[in-house]
Amino acid sequence: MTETTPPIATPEHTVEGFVRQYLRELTYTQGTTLERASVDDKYLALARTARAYLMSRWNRTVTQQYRQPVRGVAYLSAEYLLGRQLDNALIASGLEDIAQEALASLGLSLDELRAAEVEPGLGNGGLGRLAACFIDSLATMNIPAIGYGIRYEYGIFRQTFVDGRQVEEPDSWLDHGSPWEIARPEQEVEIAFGGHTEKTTVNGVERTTWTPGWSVLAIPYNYMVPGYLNGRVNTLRLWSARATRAFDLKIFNYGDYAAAVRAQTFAENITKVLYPEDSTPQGKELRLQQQYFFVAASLHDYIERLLGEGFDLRRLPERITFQLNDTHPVIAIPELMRILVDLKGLAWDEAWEITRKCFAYTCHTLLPEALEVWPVELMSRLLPRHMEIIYRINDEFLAQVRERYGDDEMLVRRMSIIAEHPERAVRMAFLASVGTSKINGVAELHSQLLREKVLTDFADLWPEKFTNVTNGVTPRRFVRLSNPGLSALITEAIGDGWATDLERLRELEPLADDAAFRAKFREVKQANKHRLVDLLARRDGIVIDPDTMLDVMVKRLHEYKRQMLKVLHVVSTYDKLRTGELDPASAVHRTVVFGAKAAPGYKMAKEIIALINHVGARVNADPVVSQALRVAFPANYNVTVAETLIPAADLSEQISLAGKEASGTGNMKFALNGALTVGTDDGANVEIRQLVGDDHFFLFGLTEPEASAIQEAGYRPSAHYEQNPSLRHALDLIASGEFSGGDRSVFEPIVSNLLYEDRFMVLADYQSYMDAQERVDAAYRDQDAWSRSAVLNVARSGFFSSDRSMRDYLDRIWHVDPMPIEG
Ligand code: 26W
Repeated sequence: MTETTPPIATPEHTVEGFVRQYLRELTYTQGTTLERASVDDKYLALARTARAYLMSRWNRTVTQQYRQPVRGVAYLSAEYLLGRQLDNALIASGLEDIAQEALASLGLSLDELRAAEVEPGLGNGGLGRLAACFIDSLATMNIPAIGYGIRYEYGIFRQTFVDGRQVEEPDSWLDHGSPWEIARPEQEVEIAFGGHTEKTTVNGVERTTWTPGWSVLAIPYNYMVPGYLNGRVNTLRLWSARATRAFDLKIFNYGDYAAAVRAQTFAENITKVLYPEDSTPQGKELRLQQQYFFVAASLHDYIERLLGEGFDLRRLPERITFQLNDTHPVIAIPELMRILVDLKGLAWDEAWEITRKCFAYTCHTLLPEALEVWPVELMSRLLPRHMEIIYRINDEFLAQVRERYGDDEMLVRRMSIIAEHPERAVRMAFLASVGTSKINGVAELHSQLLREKVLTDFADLWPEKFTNVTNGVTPRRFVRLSNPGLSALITEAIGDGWATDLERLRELEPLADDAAFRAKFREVKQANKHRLVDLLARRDGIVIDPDTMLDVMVKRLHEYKRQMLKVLHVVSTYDKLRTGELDPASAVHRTVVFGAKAAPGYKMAKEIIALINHVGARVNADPVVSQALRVAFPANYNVTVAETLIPAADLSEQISLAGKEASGTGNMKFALNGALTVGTDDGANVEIRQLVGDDHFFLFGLTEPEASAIQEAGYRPSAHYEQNPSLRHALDLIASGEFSGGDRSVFEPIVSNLLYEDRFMVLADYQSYMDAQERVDAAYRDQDAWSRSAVLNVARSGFFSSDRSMRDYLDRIWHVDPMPIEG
């Protein structure tokens, strides 16, 4: 590619320059005038203006990487929970003040326009948001990296409440198009499915050809991933499915229009909607189609477009590591084997060597039910060649196992990628363990449990493969962007280097002992609380009192995360306040804020959401109780809500059963925004507590070894009900119909599940949790001491930057050097 075209000048980095570019976008792109423009026009013009300032950096990044091909990272994730793009683009270019002033000079308000942006909800929760934080850090650290994923037409559902019950609505986020994407239809890739394979021998070498049954086109859409004030803009490439032209013509001409259209929609269904499960795979065929679709398009794109035909694929491992974000993209392993052996003609062993070196796998869960398995029947039908390749990989692997451990058939059956029971199925986590060079968990405890409990046999066979990289969050979005008050306070105290070197927050430690600084810190927190009050009033019609402790639990609804423990705390406090055991006047006044979506098929989770809303309604309606306790449950918790909610929080609820939450990342965001944590020794809570110190963390509950020992010995939840009066009162109150208009049947399933099953030991940890909450109340009474602890939480949480996570991946797995962008 000869760079003949003179570089297009980036718009001037001045208020005048910004106004000029804005009016140009309004006129030439939106085709309207300031007088006639709709809010959408004004927002889209603003988005395109911010984009224009990033465009030349994007082109320079792509051009430089094309000219000087270097080793890089390709992140394969079925989910990216990106959040709104406008503010991130403005801060990445240092344009927020200029934009604010420029818009004001045109009589426009940035606040009003930013609210017009629809958040791309292309993810469920932790895994998807982590991917978004990681690509932000890779760009900010000048790492040559590309993110690959799926451009779902419908993202995570919009949650509304009807009589307190979750109702899902489709998330048609593309209705008004997205100014942040650029389609590249000319770089489409045809993706094949179904059909059959044939063995042929070509000059003595057995070759396999795959004759697909049908195919679809993968259309790439590029999204900018701007580095923070560093001239680099990396690319996130999301694939969208479209019918191949041939598809409709034949049928169409045959006059069967309905069939032609049906074929059209059938193809496009592949990227129609994100699967809203975040723990229990439904094993739906369309889900496997989605996974293969984006993986095959991405590998083809990287090998054929970015490397190009001249590249010697034997050197592929020198050039790239494909990081597999959980098991969802693991079909990439047999797909690369198919490309290398069937299409490029490499020998099996050589291809296997290359493949294993090119891939690394991150596991994000500990729940056995969350580990994906695909029935052999389905895999053989949808991807016949890949099933053959998986069989051969497994045969050669099991031969290795037998060689190493002798004929221990039990072990062989236990380690086989193919499970025999309950049906013959491909265990994707096992395929990932065999077909990658590195396997990591996402927190110290998680990686330890992966080795000891989930992938034990593989850790025994290949200890060198297993490592840990504790999660992190981007300080750009979750401090700099969402907490401008705290950012200014920090920058005033230690300069602005912290945004790209978060460990510098340590320099705040001495200021924890500075009363004036603590006072300013409290002012910032109070101002953030008022911002939240406005948001909840405007968005949800929810009224909260900023002069109460904001006790926040926001995460997906799942029994292992134990929202029920928080509900029991609310109910028993309600009970004590209404019976007078607790005097509302002297009690610490709390507002408990929930945010949580439940997977639509997860019945118990939806029941718990209904219970939270009904308990909340009763608490808020009680004239005595509501003086000291209120519950708020804004619907449709997402990244945008988190950006206002987290900076306002005083208390962060991280109360999962020890050994169940792989890491958690919300916990990190709360600590970095000066909230204190009440939590178990689970996931990254352990590392947060180690860094912030026991005096500044409210620890409670069984440890993982204690919990599993009780489970092994036989756990009888009802024993806690019998022995603990306050627990019994709380459960009896729920069972009595107190929160369901006297109808005992409504919440009976929840209560009986806790009494007779309680898989996640809510009752076992109840008293310890209540005691911890007593300690929280006592601590909160001394506001100055509380803010000292809060400042120390901020100062000691720099480790939880996703930049540090990237440094760990680079040191332990990727071994890629930064490449600053010239000019
Ligand atoms: C196929 C269904 C499915 C979909 C998503 C199963 C599992 C998932 C994800 C792995 C669930 C997830 O988001 N896990 C969360 O990942 C975060 C990032 O590493 C961790 O911080 C959370 O602890 C973990 O629950």
